[in-house]
This record gives sequence, structure tokens and C-alpha cells, in this order.
Amino acid sequence: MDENILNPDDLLGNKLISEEDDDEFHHLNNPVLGLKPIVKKYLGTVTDVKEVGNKFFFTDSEARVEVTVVTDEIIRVRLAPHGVFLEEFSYAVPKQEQKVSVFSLHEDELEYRVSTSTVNCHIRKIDFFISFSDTQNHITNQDAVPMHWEENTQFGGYYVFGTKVCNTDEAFYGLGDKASDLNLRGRRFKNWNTDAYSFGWNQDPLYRSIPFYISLNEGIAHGIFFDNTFKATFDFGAEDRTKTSFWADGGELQYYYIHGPHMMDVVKSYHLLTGTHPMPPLWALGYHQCRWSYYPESKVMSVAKGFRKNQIPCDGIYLDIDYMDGYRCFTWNRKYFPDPKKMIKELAADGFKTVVIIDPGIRVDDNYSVFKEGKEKRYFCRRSDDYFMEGHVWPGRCQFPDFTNPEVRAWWGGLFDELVQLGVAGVWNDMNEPAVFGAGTFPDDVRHQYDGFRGSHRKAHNVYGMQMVRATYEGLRKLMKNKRPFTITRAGYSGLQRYASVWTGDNVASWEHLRLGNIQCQRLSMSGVPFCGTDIGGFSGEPDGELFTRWIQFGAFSPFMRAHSAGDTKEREPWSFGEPYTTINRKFIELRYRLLPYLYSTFWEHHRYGFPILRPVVLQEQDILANQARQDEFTYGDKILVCPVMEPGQTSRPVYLPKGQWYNFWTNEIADGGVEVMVPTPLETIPVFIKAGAVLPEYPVMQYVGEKEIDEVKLNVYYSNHEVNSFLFEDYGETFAYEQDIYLEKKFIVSGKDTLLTIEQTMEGLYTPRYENYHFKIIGLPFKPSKIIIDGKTVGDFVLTEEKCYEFKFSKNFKHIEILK
Ligand code: MIG
Repeated sequence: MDENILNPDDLLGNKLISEEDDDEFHHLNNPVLGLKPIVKKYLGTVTDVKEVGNKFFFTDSEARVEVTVVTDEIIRVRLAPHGVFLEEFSYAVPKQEQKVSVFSLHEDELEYRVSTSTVNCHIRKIDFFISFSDTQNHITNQDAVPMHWEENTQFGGYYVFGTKVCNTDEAFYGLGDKASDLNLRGRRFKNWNTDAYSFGWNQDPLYRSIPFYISLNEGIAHGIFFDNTFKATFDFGAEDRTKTSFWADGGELQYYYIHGPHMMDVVKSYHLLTGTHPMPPLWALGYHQCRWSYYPESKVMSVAKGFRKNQIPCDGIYLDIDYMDGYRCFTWNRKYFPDPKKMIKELAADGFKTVVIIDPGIRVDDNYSVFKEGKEKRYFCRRSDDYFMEGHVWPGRCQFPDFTNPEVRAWWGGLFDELVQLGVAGVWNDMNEPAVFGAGTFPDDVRHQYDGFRGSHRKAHNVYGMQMVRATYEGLRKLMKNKRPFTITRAGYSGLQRYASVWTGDNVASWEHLRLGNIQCQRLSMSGVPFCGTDIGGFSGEPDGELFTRWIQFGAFSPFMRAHSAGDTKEREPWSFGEPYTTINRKFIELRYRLLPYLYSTFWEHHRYGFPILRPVVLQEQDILANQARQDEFTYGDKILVCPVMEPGQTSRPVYLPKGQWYNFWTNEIADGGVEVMVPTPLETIPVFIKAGAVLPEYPVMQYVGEKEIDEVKLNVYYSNHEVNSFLFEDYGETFAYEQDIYLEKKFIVSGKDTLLTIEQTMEGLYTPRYENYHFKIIGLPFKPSKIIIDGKTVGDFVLTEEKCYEFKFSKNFKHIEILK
């Protein structure tokens, strides 16, 4: 461990700084500095405990440990080496409310025990070991070494360490966008937001820092959220097979223990702390086309026309950095785009939303209003010696707004006024790790306001991008009145999901990257980042038609679906590869649009209840050991199982079907789960299975969201002899009215017997949908129906359209359907 901590690079640039002024070090009381030897210190014997509300303070006479009961399942632990805690502040956890009132403290000879109705936190008296157990006295998590720290004589403050027992068969998941196998066991990772162009398998760190992991041991899960923004390291039994450690180069040792026992419980509780993604505008769930860069205007227009001409649906078109004047944010290159308002209007008339890129670097140029104003108001980041932080990025010499200052965020948010007036519907934040040419990022000594909790770049680095996109989102939300903005960010920290979607950064046009992207999206989903996707086709390099099509097929089931490519590559639109690719790409993008109401409903389940959109198989069947290693397949929502094809020339592949019954989406054949099956994978399809009992809502194919007024919804009902619930969420699709309960949550309950299938519908919410027409397709019905009764009325016309599939229509909202043999 040690050589890792004392990397001298981490300490560069700290000599002049006066960080004893920083809030992060106030508790030190340590008139810096001199060169003291670095010593690791450990908690000693517990000598006292105090109870204050839902907090318990334990001490060894010098250090103090705070144990907070947050909910029945969440307990937070904090360490203050010299007994003084930092003031509560977290960008990840907006407000920490106590959500439980029944808890207790017990003491016996050996330990103290803080208990809720589901979890116990044990503090062993003799050595301050902390462990957690469930109500069956099963230990789920325990210290291998007591919490410890090292005073850092270079800058004041501590390196803080937590070290837990790593069990023989324990598996680990989470941590955001890491480019490694889904199970993180046996690896070490660093959290330090990094522009990682063309990153490779196992390369680390990457663009985002999500210090949250889920452990799965003997079928029982718990989570650890180490809410510390400094450069942090996680070691999952890499250095020592018996230890899981996490540590940071500053700040507090503060972690949340999140109890399972199911992984899904852990994910949901994590969302309770850090929030969920707001409902996106419906169009943002459609297909997006991006490129570095489409310019001039004629090129943008011809790409847009290409979609309509080829009848390939598309909602979003992107302007990368070349739309700006000398890469100055909030300006236009008038040679390429003489009349942006007219262009955006024309695009909108044809159903396209325009999304523009905005980077954090502001060109040093006194004739440029954004720079002038930022300079006058001292909004740009400064070094410890009070000079402005400067670095080179696309515009040349740049300064950078301090997005951790609320006043700067408000100013930045307001700068979007003109873009919004021009009709821009979404904003793409790039380079916000922050990335700087040459240097990589800012020097450590750069000062940040940090919402009043001042600190250096060491503390602010990992949240810089998140605060930038927060400023963007909050600004757009104000400017767009009641419309939902669409935002996408490259960098971020836990909680970023409250402000933006993400893409996985500069990937490569290779089969390996398709595999990696699949894992990364699943992992992001489990890590609280639901709205994620990859650059379809690969950012750098050239995919052939087959790779591109396989990527589109995967992308059709990614929460965020966008093709993007670097400027030095060949054309990369869905029709660029000729036949048979164009036809297959169209079919899958159309499928994306047909399933939009399903995806939108799944998004609601995320927003409202904290479920992820993509769900790795292990998240659903954690008790099956073999699932720990399954990382190819996932469900999209909880009803559609998808297994992308990630190898060239593959004609069939094994797919594991979780327990229960599944319908092959392409053939409607039913199969029993709990086993692996071989599935043909001709270029035209990838394995897609639908859970028996599901009701999949379907819209007609549209070239863009809103092209057609929806006057009928198709309900694909998959017969099951168990009772299964499905949801359909509907609302205006673009306003925040849902926050006032203006939405409709329809619930379908399907239940079948040998001679009868019933479908019940209940509704909740205040929204009145525009249609009352339903087109039913009953799939897999094991008998020939004699009669269909809807709310007491007999439906005459039903037809057998495929083997075991019957279709009929009904033009009124219904409550109860009976299909009788
Ligand atoms: O230094 O804006 O990841 O998506 O096209 C490269 C140009 C800057 C990196 C982003 C990529 C984007 C590109 N950007």
C-alpha cells in the first residue's frame, strides 16, 4: 500500500499553499508544517460513548468515531482523528435526513452495539473494530484493521484508511465506469477523473469517480459508499486476498454501510442517499446522431435529411466544438453557421433537437464577453499564490470557472440564455474532468470555493465536472421554463445522476470495446448512473459494417443511444455501410422507438423508486454462484433480457435464462429459465427474451418523438400461468408536471390458467391520456379462445395472427379482461 500513497507526484505543487486555511483542515489545529515523519495511526481502545439523537460518538480518548443511524438499512461511520468533525457537507448526498426513529444502543463486556430493525453495528471495545451484522447474527462486513490515518506533513490533513475483511468467495460490483470485468474482485482502482482517450481494458482511472461498491458474499449483499472526493483508492483483495481497503489522500474517513440482503436493495438505498435521475424529455430516449464535427450548416442539414430520406428514426443531432468561434463557448462560427436560429428552426420542423457541446475552458481574450465578465467578477479558478489558473485546451490559452462556487454556477447557468433562445434543446459537457492539454488537469494547489467549504483542487477535482453539469442543468431548467432540459456529461462524481446523462468517453471501434461498453453500461447502472451509453461504433478507429450493426443492436438497449465518431474517421451514419447493414440498423432503431413507452416507464421506475434501467443477471439472481461471472447479458427494465453479440462472425451463442419462463422475442417460442440455451445470432438479430406474463407497451414507429399523435397503444401480452405485474407510465413527456402528480401510472396484472387468461388494469395519477384505443396482442396463449370479455362486454373480433397469437382491439379504457377457452 505504502508506495502507492507516497507517490511524490501527488504532492507536487503544494509547497506554497496555505491550506491550513482550508475548511477541510480546520479540525487539525496543527500549525503546519516542518518535515515530520509520516506515521500510521490506529484507533485504540474505546473509552467512552455519547448518544445525541440518532448519532453515537465513541472515543479512544483522542480520536472520535461517529455512528449515525440514517435509515433502517443505512448506517454512516465517520472518523475524527483529533476528535473534531468537519462540518457536514456533501455534493453527493444533498440532505441527509434521519429516516428512522427506532434504534438502540446496547453495551456488554466486549462491545457496544447500535441496532436498527434490520442491522447491527458492533464496536468492539478492546481495539475499536467495527462490524455489521443482520438480525440473524450473520456478520456481513467487518474491519480487518481498525480505521487508521496518516498525517500528511506536506499539506496538513490525513490520508484516511478503511480496511475490511475480504472473504474467500466475496464478489464486488459498482464503482461506475471502470473498464474491467463486472466483478471487481482481485483488482485495485483509483478514483481521479481523467480524460482517457482510447482507454484500454483495465485502464484506470477513467472519467468518473463513483466511490460506491456492492459486496456479495454467500448470497448476501451490502454496499459501501465512501463519500470522499479526494483521490481515492479501492483495493478488492488485490494486494492481500483477505482484505478489502479503501483510502483517500485527504478529507474524512466517512462511509455509509448499506445493508441488503439483496443487491437491488443496496442499489435502491444508494439512490435514497444520492438521488435519482429526473425524468428525461421523451425525445432524449430516441436515437441521437453525433460526430466531431458536423459542419458547416449544409452538412448538418444533409445528415438530417439523410435520416428522413432513409426513413431511419432520429431525434437528436449534435454540434461538436467546430460550431463555435475559435472554440469560444457560447459563440458561433458565422462562416459555418451564418444563421443558427434559422437552422435550428428548420431542424426542429423536421423533428430534430439540436444539442451543442460546451467545454469548461474559457479563452483568455479581453474582447470576449464571457472571459471579460468572468475575469471582472473573479469567477475563474486561482492558484494558491492568487494568480489565475491557466491551461491550454481547444481555444488556446484558457481560464476555468470555479463551478464549486454557487455564484459562478448561477452565472454559468444564465449564459445559456442565448442558446435557449436559438432553440437549442440539450447541452453536452465535455473535458470537465477537468482536462488540460499537456498537464492533464489542474495543479493540486488550485483553490476552490466548494460551496463555502474552501479547499484545494485535491478536494474539488473529482466534483468539478459534476458541478459544471449541475450549473448547466439548473441554468437550462430555469431558462427553458417548464421544459425538461437534456444534458450529458463526461466527468462526474456520485450524485451526478441528479443533473445529467453520461457517455463512456473516447472508446475505440473494436470488438473488445463493444464488450467493454456492455460491461461499463451495466456497471454504471448498478452505480447509480442510469442514463448511460457508449459512442456507438467506437469513437476512434473504423468499424466495419458488421461491428457497427452489432453496436447499434446493443445501443438499441442502452438507456442512452447515440452514435459518435472522431473527426478523422469515415462517415458514420446508420446508412453509411450499405446493405444489408442499413436495413438491420433501421430495424433496430425502429425497435427502439416501438419500445419507447416501455423504456420511458422503466425510467419512471428508476426516478420514482430507484431501480436501475440495466440490470446485470447477478443483480437479479445473486444466490446463483455462476451469475457472479455473467457479464454479457442484462435485462433492460425487468421484462426484457438482452444478450448483445460481441464477436465477429458469430452465428449462435449461449444465453443464460434466469429462472421463470421466457419468450424468444423474434420467434415467440417459450423456454424454461434457470438454464443456458444456445440461441442463433444471424446478423439480423441478437438474443432478446421477454419475461412470461409481461405486458410490453408499444408505440407505432415514428421518425421522431411527436411525429405522430399517439391515438392507440399496442399491448403485447405474454401469457403466463403465474401472476405478473407490468407498468406503463405516461405524461406530457416534456414538462415537470409529473412533479405535481400529473402523470398516469398504469399497472397491468396478468395471470393465466389452462382455460383462462385475465388482464387487470389499475391507474394512478392525474394525467388524462389522449387515447383510449388499445390494440392487444396475446402471445403464447395455450388454448384457442372462445370468448373475450372486457368489462362485461364480449369482444367479437379477434384473429389468430401467428401461431398461438391472437389480436384484437378495444376503444375504451378497461379494467378487467377475460380470455376464455
Ligand atoms: O479533445 O469535442 O470525448 O466526444 O468529440 C477531444 C471533441 C475533445 C472529447 C470527447 C469527444 C468529442 C471531442 N472531445
